[in-house]
Amino acid sequence: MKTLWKHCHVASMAGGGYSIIEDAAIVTSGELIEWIGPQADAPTEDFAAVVDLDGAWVTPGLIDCHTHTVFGGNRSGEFEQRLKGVSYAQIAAAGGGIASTVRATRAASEDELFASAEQRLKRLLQDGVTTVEIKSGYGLDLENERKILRVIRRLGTLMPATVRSTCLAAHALPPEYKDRSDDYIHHVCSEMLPALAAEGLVDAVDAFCEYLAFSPAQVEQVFICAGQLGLPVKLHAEQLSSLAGSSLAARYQALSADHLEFMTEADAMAMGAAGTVAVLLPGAYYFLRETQLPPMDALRKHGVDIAIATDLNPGTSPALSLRLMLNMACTLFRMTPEEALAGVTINAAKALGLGDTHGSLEVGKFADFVAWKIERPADLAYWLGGDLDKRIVRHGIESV
Ligand code: DI6
Ligand code: FE
Repeated sequence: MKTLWKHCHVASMAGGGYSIIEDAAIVTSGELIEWIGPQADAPTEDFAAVVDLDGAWVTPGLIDCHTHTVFGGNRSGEFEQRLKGVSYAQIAAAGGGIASTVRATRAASEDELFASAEQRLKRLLQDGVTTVEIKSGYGLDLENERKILRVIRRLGTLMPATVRSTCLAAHALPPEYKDRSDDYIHHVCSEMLPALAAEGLVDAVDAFCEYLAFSPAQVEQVFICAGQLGLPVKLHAEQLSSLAGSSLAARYQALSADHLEFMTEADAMAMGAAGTVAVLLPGAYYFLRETQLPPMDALRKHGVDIAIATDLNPGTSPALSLRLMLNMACTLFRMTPEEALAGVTINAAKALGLGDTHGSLEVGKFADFVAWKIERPADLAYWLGGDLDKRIVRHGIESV
Protein backbone atom coordinates (compact mmCIF):
# COMPACT_ATOMS: atom_id res chain seq x y z
CA MET A 1 0.00 0.00 0.00
CA LYS A 2 1.46 3.39 -1.05
CA THR A 3 0.84 6.59 0.88
CA LEU A 4 1.68 10.16 -0.09
CA TRP A 5 2.59 12.34 2.91
CA LYS A 6 2.49 15.95 1.63
CA HIS A 7 2.57 19.65 2.69
CA CYS A 8 5.59 19.45 4.97
CA HIS A 9 9.24 20.45 5.35
CA VAL A 10 11.80 17.70 5.93
CA ALA A 11 15.06 17.55 7.90
CA SER A 12 16.11 14.16 6.50
CA MET A 13 19.45 13.97 8.44
CA ALA A 14 20.96 12.23 5.40
CA GLY A 15 24.76 12.60 5.64
CA GLY A 16 24.58 13.76 9.27
CA GLY A 17 23.34 17.34 8.80
CA TYR A 18 19.78 18.64 8.54
CA SER A 19 19.68 18.01 4.74
CA ILE A 20 16.53 20.12 4.57
CA ILE A 21 13.88 19.71 1.85
CA GLU A 22 11.44 22.66 1.86
CA ASP A 23 7.83 22.15 0.64
CA ALA A 24 8.41 18.43 0.58
CA ALA A 25 6.54 15.18 0.24
CA ILE A 26 7.28 11.56 1.10
CA VAL A 27 5.94 8.41 -0.55
CA THR A 28 5.89 5.29 1.60
CA SER A 29 5.29 1.78 0.38
CA GLY A 30 4.56 -0.60 3.23
CA GLU A 31 7.26 -0.17 5.87
CA LEU A 32 9.77 1.67 3.65
CA ILE A 33 10.38 5.07 2.08
CA GLU A 34 9.89 4.81 -1.69
CA TRP A 35 10.38 8.47 -2.62
CA ILE A 36 11.25 11.75 -0.87
CA GLY A 37 11.76 15.23 -2.32
CA PRO A 38 10.11 18.53 -3.26
CA GLN A 39 6.34 18.07 -3.44
CA ALA A 40 6.36 19.66 -6.91
CA ASP A 41 8.39 16.67 -8.13
CA ALA A 42 6.34 14.00 -6.33
CA PRO A 43 5.15 11.02 -8.38
CA THR A 44 1.57 11.35 -9.58
CA GLU A 45 -0.26 8.08 -9.15
CA ASP A 46 -3.35 6.68 -7.52
CA PHE A 47 -2.16 6.44 -3.89
CA ALA A 48 -4.05 4.28 -1.43
CA ALA A 49 -3.89 7.25 0.97
CA VAL A 50 -2.85 10.90 0.86
CA VAL A 51 -2.02 12.62 4.18
CA ASP A 52 -1.76 16.42 4.47
CA LEU A 53 0.82 17.20 7.18
CA ASP A 54 -0.31 20.82 7.40
CA GLY A 55 3.12 22.42 7.09
CA ALA A 56 4.75 20.31 9.81
CA TRP A 57 8.51 19.78 10.11
CA VAL A 58 9.32 16.10 9.53
CA THR A 59 12.39 14.46 11.09
CA PRO A 60 13.44 10.83 11.33
CA GLY A 61 11.90 9.04 14.28
CA LEU A 62 14.09 9.67 17.34
CA ILE A 63 16.43 6.88 18.44
CA ASP A 64 17.35 6.43 22.12
CA CYS A 65 20.53 4.32 21.79
CA HIS A 66 21.39 3.88 25.50
CA THR A 67 18.79 3.01 28.16
CA HIS A 68 18.42 0.75 31.19
CA THR A 69 14.62 0.87 30.99
CA VAL A 70 13.94 -2.53 32.62
CA PHE A 71 14.51 -2.54 36.39
CA GLY A 72 12.70 -3.07 39.68
CA GLY A 73 11.94 -0.42 42.26
CA ASN A 74 13.16 3.15 42.01
CA ARG A 75 15.65 5.29 43.94
CA SER A 76 13.82 8.59 44.51
CA GLY A 77 14.35 7.98 48.23
CA GLU A 78 18.13 8.05 47.69
CA PHE A 79 17.70 11.25 45.66
CA GLU A 80 15.96 12.82 48.65
CA GLN A 81 18.55 11.45 51.11
CA ARG A 82 21.43 12.92 49.12
CA LEU A 83 19.68 16.31 49.09
CA LYS A 84 19.51 16.07 52.86
CA GLY A 85 23.28 15.54 53.00
CA VAL A 86 23.66 11.76 53.04
CA SER A 87 26.68 10.76 50.90
CA TYR A 88 26.83 8.17 48.12
CA ALA A 89 29.23 6.17 50.29
CA GLN A 90 26.80 6.19 53.22
CA ILE A 91 23.95 5.15 50.91
CA ALA A 92 26.04 2.35 49.37
CA ALA A 93 27.20 1.19 52.83
CA ALA A 94 23.54 0.93 53.83
CA GLY A 95 22.90 -1.31 50.81
CA GLY A 96 21.67 1.41 48.47
CA GLY A 97 22.82 2.26 44.96
CA ILE A 98 22.94 -0.31 42.16
CA ALA A 99 22.75 -3.10 44.78
CA SER A 100 19.29 -1.98 45.86
CA THR A 101 18.06 -2.01 42.27
CA VAL A 102 19.56 -5.48 41.79
CA ARG A 103 17.65 -6.73 44.84
CA ALA A 104 14.39 -5.16 43.61
CA THR A 105 14.89 -6.52 40.08
CA ARG A 106 15.65 -10.05 41.31
CA ALA A 107 12.54 -9.92 43.53
CA ALA A 108 10.26 -8.75 40.69
CA SER A 109 8.49 -11.18 38.36
CA GLU A 110 8.90 -10.95 34.59
CA ASP A 111 5.37 -9.55 34.35
CA GLU A 112 6.05 -6.93 37.02
CA LEU A 113 9.24 -5.83 35.24
CA PHE A 114 7.34 -5.69 31.93
CA ALA A 115 4.55 -3.57 33.44
CA SER A 116 6.87 -0.97 34.96
CA ALA A 117 9.15 -0.81 31.90
CA GLU A 118 6.14 -0.50 29.58
CA GLN A 119 5.09 2.70 31.36
CA ARG A 120 8.57 4.21 31.06
CA LEU A 121 8.86 3.17 27.41
CA LYS A 122 5.47 4.78 26.66
CA ARG A 123 6.88 8.12 27.91
CA LEU A 124 9.86 7.83 25.56
CA LEU A 125 7.63 6.90 22.61
CA GLN A 126 5.22 9.78 23.30
CA ASP A 127 8.25 12.06 22.98
CA GLY A 128 8.93 10.92 19.38
CA VAL A 129 11.14 7.86 19.91
CA THR A 130 10.62 5.06 17.36
CA THR A 131 13.75 2.99 18.09
CA VAL A 132 15.20 2.26 21.53
CA GLU A 133 18.06 0.22 22.94
CA ILE A 134 17.50 -1.41 26.32
CA LYS A 135 20.24 -3.00 28.44
CA SER A 136 20.09 -5.74 31.02
CA GLY A 137 22.44 -5.34 33.99
CA TYR A 138 20.34 -5.36 37.16
CA GLY A 139 20.01 -9.13 37.34
CA LEU A 140 23.73 -10.10 37.54
CA ASP A 141 23.06 -13.83 37.39
CA LEU A 142 21.89 -16.06 34.54
CA GLU A 143 18.28 -16.43 35.71
CA ASN A 144 17.69 -12.72 36.29
CA GLU A 145 19.64 -11.42 33.28
CA ARG A 146 17.55 -13.83 31.19
CA LYS A 147 14.39 -12.45 32.86
CA ILE A 148 15.33 -8.86 31.91
CA LEU A 149 16.31 -9.78 28.36
CA ARG A 150 13.02 -11.69 27.88
CA VAL A 151 11.15 -8.55 29.02
CA ILE A 152 13.11 -6.49 26.48
CA ARG A 153 12.12 -8.90 23.71
CA ARG A 154 8.45 -8.74 24.83
CA LEU A 155 8.54 -4.94 24.74
CA GLY A 156 9.82 -5.12 21.16
CA THR A 157 6.98 -7.43 20.22
CA LEU A 158 4.15 -5.52 21.86
CA MET A 159 5.15 -1.83 21.57
CA PRO A 160 5.19 0.32 18.36
CA ALA A 161 8.98 0.61 18.42
CA THR A 162 12.12 -1.12 17.22
CA VAL A 163 13.71 -2.44 20.44
CA ARG A 164 17.33 -3.62 20.53
CA SER A 165 18.66 -5.64 23.48
CA THR A 166 22.13 -5.27 25.00
CA CYS A 167 23.48 -7.66 27.61
CA LEU A 168 25.21 -5.67 30.36
CA ALA A 169 25.88 -8.55 32.74
CA ALA A 170 29.26 -6.87 33.42
CA HIS A 171 27.51 -3.87 34.99
CA ALA A 172 28.37 -4.43 38.65
CA LEU A 173 29.65 -7.16 40.97
CA PRO A 174 26.77 -9.23 42.43
CA PRO A 175 26.84 -9.82 46.20
CA GLU A 176 27.53 -13.55 45.81
CA TYR A 177 30.80 -12.64 44.06
CA LYS A 178 31.94 -10.02 46.61
CA ASP A 179 35.72 -9.40 46.21
CA ARG A 180 35.83 -12.02 43.39
CA SER A 181 35.44 -9.90 40.27
CA ASP A 182 37.67 -12.13 38.12
CA ASP A 183 35.52 -15.14 39.02
CA TYR A 184 32.38 -13.18 38.09
CA ILE A 185 33.79 -12.12 34.73
CA HIS A 186 34.71 -15.77 34.08
CA HIS A 187 31.10 -16.74 34.93
CA VAL A 188 29.78 -14.03 32.58
CA CYS A 189 31.98 -15.27 29.73
CA SER A 190 31.76 -19.03 30.25
CA GLU A 191 28.12 -19.42 31.35
CA MET A 192 25.93 -16.34 31.00
CA LEU A 193 26.74 -14.85 27.59
CA PRO A 194 26.85 -18.19 25.69
CA ALA A 195 23.49 -19.25 27.15
CA LEU A 196 21.74 -15.91 26.58
CA ALA A 197 23.14 -15.60 23.05
CA ALA A 198 22.01 -19.14 22.22
CA GLU A 199 18.48 -18.21 23.32
CA GLY A 200 18.46 -15.31 20.84
CA LEU A 201 18.09 -12.71 23.58
CA VAL A 202 21.17 -10.57 22.83
CA ASP A 203 21.80 -8.08 20.02
CA ALA A 204 24.96 -6.55 21.54
CA VAL A 205 27.18 -6.82 24.62
CA ASP A 206 28.16 -3.96 26.95
CA ALA A 207 30.28 -3.57 30.11
CA PHE A 208 31.02 -0.89 32.70
CA CYS A 209 34.72 -0.01 32.54
CA GLU A 210 35.41 2.00 35.69
CA TYR A 211 37.48 1.85 38.87
CA LEU A 212 34.30 0.99 40.79
CA ALA A 213 33.22 -1.63 38.28
CA PHE A 214 35.44 -3.66 35.92
CA SER A 215 39.01 -3.13 34.66
CA PRO A 216 40.05 -2.84 31.00
CA ALA A 217 41.58 -6.34 31.27
CA GLN A 218 38.28 -7.77 32.54
CA VAL A 219 36.33 -5.86 29.89
CA GLU A 220 38.64 -7.26 27.21
CA GLN A 221 37.66 -10.79 28.27
CA VAL A 222 34.02 -9.86 27.77
CA PHE A 223 34.81 -8.39 24.35
CA ILE A 224 36.68 -11.54 23.28
CA CYS A 225 33.75 -13.68 24.41
CA ALA A 226 31.28 -11.46 22.53
CA GLY A 227 33.41 -11.75 19.39
CA GLN A 228 33.42 -15.55 19.69
CA LEU A 229 29.62 -15.40 19.86
CA GLY A 230 29.44 -13.09 16.82
CA LEU A 231 27.99 -10.21 18.87
CA PRO A 232 28.99 -6.54 18.53
CA VAL A 233 30.16 -4.66 21.61
CA LYS A 234 29.57 -1.31 23.31
CA LEU A 235 31.16 0.13 26.46
CA HIS A 236 30.39 2.43 29.38
CA ALA A 237 33.77 4.19 29.42
CA GLU A 238 35.53 7.22 30.98
CA GLN A 239 32.46 8.24 32.97
CA LEU A 240 34.33 8.94 36.23
CA SER A 241 38.01 8.35 35.37
CA SER A 242 40.38 7.79 32.45
CA LEU A 243 41.14 4.08 32.00
CA ALA A 244 41.45 4.17 28.17
CA GLY A 245 38.32 2.05 28.01
CA SER A 246 37.17 3.95 24.94
CA SER A 247 40.48 3.15 23.18
CA LEU A 248 39.96 -0.50 24.09
CA ALA A 249 36.44 -0.29 22.63
CA ALA A 250 37.86 1.18 19.42
CA ARG A 251 40.42 -1.64 19.19
CA TYR A 252 37.48 -4.09 19.19
CA GLN A 253 35.54 -2.05 16.60
CA ALA A 254 32.86 -1.38 19.23
CA LEU A 255 29.62 0.09 17.94
CA SER A 256 29.96 2.78 20.60
CA ALA A 257 31.70 3.99 23.72
CA ASP A 258 29.40 5.82 26.10
CA HIS A 259 29.62 8.61 28.74
CA LEU A 260 33.22 9.72 27.86
CA GLU A 261 33.56 12.75 30.16
CA PHE A 262 37.13 11.70 31.02
CA MET A 263 38.24 10.48 27.58
CA THR A 264 41.53 11.79 26.12
CA GLU A 265 42.40 13.05 22.65
CA ALA A 266 44.16 9.70 22.06
CA ASP A 267 40.87 7.95 22.83
CA ALA A 268 39.05 10.25 20.39
CA MET A 269 41.65 9.58 17.69
CA ALA A 270 41.25 5.82 18.16
CA MET A 271 37.45 6.05 18.05
CA GLY A 272 37.53 8.21 14.92
CA ALA A 273 39.82 5.76 13.14
CA ALA A 274 37.65 2.78 14.15
CA GLY A 275 34.29 4.41 13.42
CA THR A 276 33.19 3.83 17.02
CA VAL A 277 30.35 6.21 17.89
CA ALA A 278 30.64 8.48 20.97
CA VAL A 279 27.38 8.27 22.90
CA LEU A 280 27.09 11.24 25.26
CA LEU A 281 24.73 11.04 28.22
CA PRO A 282 23.97 14.56 29.46
CA GLY A 283 21.24 13.33 31.81
CA ALA A 284 23.77 11.44 33.97
CA TYR A 285 26.21 14.38 33.80
CA TYR A 286 23.42 16.72 34.96
CA PHE A 287 21.87 14.43 37.60
CA LEU A 288 25.27 13.68 39.17
CA ARG A 289 26.22 17.39 38.94
CA GLU A 290 29.43 16.41 37.19
CA THR A 291 31.93 19.11 36.18
CA GLN A 292 34.21 17.31 33.71
CA LEU A 293 32.84 17.97 30.19
CA PRO A 294 33.38 15.48 27.35
CA PRO A 295 36.16 16.76 25.00
CA MET A 296 33.88 18.06 22.26
CA ASP A 297 36.70 19.69 20.26
CA ALA A 298 38.70 16.44 20.18
CA LEU A 299 35.63 14.47 19.12
CA ARG A 300 34.91 16.91 16.29
CA LYS A 301 38.62 17.16 15.28
CA HIS A 302 38.91 13.37 14.87
CA GLY A 303 35.61 12.96 13.05
CA VAL A 304 33.92 10.89 15.76
CA ASP A 305 30.18 10.54 15.19
CA ILE A 306 28.39 11.83 18.30
CA ALA A 307 25.12 10.36 19.54
CA ILE A 308 23.01 11.44 22.53
CA ALA A 309 20.81 9.23 24.71
CA THR A 310 18.82 9.34 27.93
CA ASP A 311 20.78 6.62 29.82
CA LEU A 312 17.38 6.05 31.47
CA ASN A 313 18.26 4.30 34.76
CA PRO A 314 17.07 4.67 38.38
CA GLY A 315 20.37 5.80 39.87
CA THR A 316 22.12 8.37 37.71
CA SER A 317 19.71 9.36 34.94
CA PRO A 318 15.99 8.88 35.66
CA ALA A 319 15.22 10.61 32.35
CA LEU A 320 11.94 10.03 30.53
CA SER A 321 12.46 12.52 27.67
CA LEU A 322 15.01 12.14 24.86
CA ARG A 323 14.09 15.62 23.67
CA LEU A 324 15.16 17.10 27.01
CA MET A 325 18.55 15.44 26.39
CA LEU A 326 18.77 17.46 23.15
CA ASN A 327 18.55 20.66 25.15
CA MET A 328 21.06 19.42 27.74
CA ALA A 329 23.51 18.42 25.00
CA CYS A 330 23.33 21.96 23.63
CA THR A 331 23.15 23.88 26.91
CA LEU A 332 25.68 21.79 28.87
CA PHE A 333 27.95 20.28 26.15
CA ARG A 334 27.65 23.22 23.69
CA MET A 335 26.54 21.03 20.76
CA THR A 336 24.59 22.80 18.03
CA PRO A 337 20.91 21.85 17.59
CA GLU A 338 21.85 20.29 14.22
CA GLU A 339 24.57 18.15 15.87
CA ALA A 340 22.17 17.22 18.65
CA LEU A 341 19.43 16.14 16.23
CA ALA A 342 21.99 14.00 14.33
CA GLY A 343 22.83 12.56 17.77
CA VAL A 344 19.33 11.15 18.24
CA THR A 345 18.82 10.09 14.63
CA ILE A 346 21.52 8.95 12.18
CA ASN A 347 24.39 8.75 14.71
CA ALA A 348 22.22 6.93 17.25
CA ALA A 349 21.31 4.46 14.50
CA LYS A 350 25.02 3.88 13.82
CA ALA A 351 25.59 3.32 17.57
CA LEU A 352 23.13 0.40 17.29
CA GLY A 353 24.53 -0.96 14.02
CA LEU A 354 21.33 0.20 12.26
CA GLY A 355 22.81 2.95 10.09
CA ASP A 356 21.79 1.21 6.84
CA THR A 357 18.09 0.98 7.72
CA HIS A 358 17.28 3.67 10.30
CA GLY A 359 18.18 7.20 11.38
CA SER A 360 17.63 9.26 8.20
CA LEU A 361 14.80 9.75 5.71
CA GLU A 362 16.19 8.22 2.53
CA VAL A 363 14.77 5.90 -0.14
CA GLY A 364 14.89 2.27 1.01
CA LYS A 365 15.12 3.04 4.74
CA PHE A 366 12.31 2.37 7.20
CA ALA A 367 9.51 4.94 7.13
CA ASP A 368 10.04 6.01 10.74
CA PHE A 369 9.34 9.73 11.06
CA VAL A 370 7.74 12.40 13.25
CA ALA A 371 5.78 15.38 11.90
CA TRP A 372 6.27 18.16 14.48
CA LYS A 373 4.22 21.36 14.75
CA ILE A 374 7.30 23.55 15.22
CA GLU A 375 8.82 26.65 13.63
CA ARG A 376 12.16 25.05 12.72
CA PRO A 377 14.20 21.90 13.62
CA ALA A 378 16.09 23.80 16.37
CA ASP A 379 12.80 23.96 18.32
CA LEU A 380 13.35 20.29 19.27
CA ALA A 381 16.43 21.25 21.31
CA TYR A 382 15.08 24.67 22.34
CA TRP A 383 11.95 23.77 24.30
CA LEU A 384 12.74 22.25 27.71
CA GLY A 385 10.69 19.05 27.68
CA GLY A 386 6.94 19.33 27.36
CA ASP A 387 4.79 17.40 24.92
CA LEU A 388 5.08 19.04 21.49
CA ASP A 389 2.18 18.57 19.08
CA LYS A 390 3.28 15.83 16.66
CA ARG A 391 2.22 12.90 14.49
CA ILE A 392 4.37 9.75 14.77
CA VAL A 393 4.80 7.26 11.92
CA ARG A 394 6.68 4.00 12.45
CA HIS A 395 7.33 1.58 9.60
CA GLY A 396 4.84 3.52 7.49
CA ILE A 397 1.97 3.30 10.01
CA GLU A 398 0.81 6.29 12.05
CA SER A 399 0.70 5.65 15.80
CA VAL A 400 -2.61 6.60 17.34
N1 DI6 B 1 26.84 4.12 34.69
C1 DI6 B 1 25.85 4.74 35.32
O1 DI6 B 1 25.74 5.93 35.51
C2 DI6 B 1 24.83 3.72 35.71
N2 DI6 B 1 25.45 2.53 35.31
C3 DI6 B 1 26.59 2.80 34.69
O2 DI6 B 1 27.30 1.96 34.15
C4 DI6 B 1 24.47 3.71 37.16
C5 DI6 B 1 23.35 2.72 37.35
C6 DI6 B 1 22.69 2.86 38.73
O3 DI6 B 1 23.17 3.68 39.55
O4 DI6 B 1 21.68 2.15 38.92
FE1 FE C 1 24.25 3.51 31.19
